Amino acid sequence: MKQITLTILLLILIVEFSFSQTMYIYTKNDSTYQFNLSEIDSITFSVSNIIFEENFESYPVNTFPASGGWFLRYNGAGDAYQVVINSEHHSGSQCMQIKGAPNWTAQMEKSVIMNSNLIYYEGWIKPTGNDGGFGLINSQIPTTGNYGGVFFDQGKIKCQVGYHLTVDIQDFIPNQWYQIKLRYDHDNKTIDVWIDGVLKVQSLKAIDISPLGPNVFYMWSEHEGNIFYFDDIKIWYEL
Ligand SMILES: [Ca+2]
Repeated sequence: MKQITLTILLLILIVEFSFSQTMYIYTKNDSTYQFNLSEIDSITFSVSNIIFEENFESYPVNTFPASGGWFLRYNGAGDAYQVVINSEHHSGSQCMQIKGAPNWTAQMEKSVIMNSNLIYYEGWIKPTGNDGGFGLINSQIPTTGNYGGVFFDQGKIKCQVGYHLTVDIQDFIPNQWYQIKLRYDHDNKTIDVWIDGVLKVQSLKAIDISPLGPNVFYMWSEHEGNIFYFDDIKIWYEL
């Protein structure tokens, strides 16, 4: 009887030892990752997390994409212009169109929950002229709630972080798609900017920015009333 008990105990120990050698559990910020111990050597702890992605393919043409969580804060040249269209696109067959008006901005937003102090956001923009762009803001703080954006103005692609710091990056050609990517570092209050995959601005530090952090991603066209097209928006964070 003692031998049987000992054998069972040994079997349990072997099974437990095997399991502990096989599986590894890694938990960080409420996310759990599980993988084989044999894979450890090839794993790096660079975990990216998508906040949202948008390609504007799932909406009826000539409608505002409210069903995707987008909110039209200002309607610029009129509701009829702030719609998904299929006469332009970067991916698929559709994209978003925005058109401002003199003294009345067109601005659409989508909520962003900050799960990390390191947020990346990118998208494709096709400007037909000046005065539009996208970025991260806190919609409750009109001045110091600007957490980094890129816009097209006076023939230049520019970036801004905080209320008082704007930098010219490069000239732009109207009616051409540009891939814009930003990285906002909330610990250091800095942005990095890539245009068409090339790092153009590094560690640009805000001089006036609220510690609250962003709560929306926004896209806009302002007073010059030019049409801006947006497609393939992606927002993500790093742990
Ligand atoms: Ca698309």
